[in-house]
Amino acid sequence: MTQLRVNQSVIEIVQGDITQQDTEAIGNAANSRLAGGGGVDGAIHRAGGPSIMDELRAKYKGCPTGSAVITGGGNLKAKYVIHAVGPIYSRSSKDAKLLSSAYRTSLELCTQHKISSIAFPSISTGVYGYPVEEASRIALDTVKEYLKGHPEIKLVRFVLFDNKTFKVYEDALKEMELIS
Ligand code: AR6
Repeated sequence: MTQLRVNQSVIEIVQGDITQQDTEAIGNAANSRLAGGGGVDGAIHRAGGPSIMDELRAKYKGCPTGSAVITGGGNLKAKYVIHAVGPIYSRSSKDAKLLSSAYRTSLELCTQHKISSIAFPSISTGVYGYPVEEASRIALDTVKEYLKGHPEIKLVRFVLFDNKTFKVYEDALKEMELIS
């Protein structure tokens, strides 16, 4: 585990399974139809049970790329799931803005719902093909900037599934520590 303190808040990175996290909310890497899928999205719906999809269908008609919506956590330990839609990597300059916006909108939902701890997966770096080196810096920078102005969020944990992705996030966090 590696941590970076931002004022009174903490950014933490761990290797593990996001469905097992005990943070108040967990983030999901969803698609804009909110239709469920493979990867972390499939794992969250399997572990959380059908109430999550029922709520998505009842409340939302999809979600634009770069934004996020919130549901309850069903059978998960987390009380909420924040379904964020990252970009499909396209090598365009819009990719970074959309990825950053997916994380920022998720954090804004935390503020609105008085959620003080959230665990995120590495959005867009699976089937959506975003290179992890670049995506990890965007993710960590976006969270750090948000936490600077939002002390109500105490903990943001990145939960990386595989060791390679974990190491890349670890390096990015260390790099950030050196320049902060
Ligand atoms: N816990 C934490 N991270 C996980 C888990 C888990 N249980 N399972 C996978 N990952 P991806 P994307 C990691 O493909 O690129 C879905 O079909 C995985 O190793 O899940 O944003 C959606 O419905 C990778 O590092 O998300 C969308 O259609 C990271 O989570 C599409 O995939 C993200 O990989 C979204 O693609």
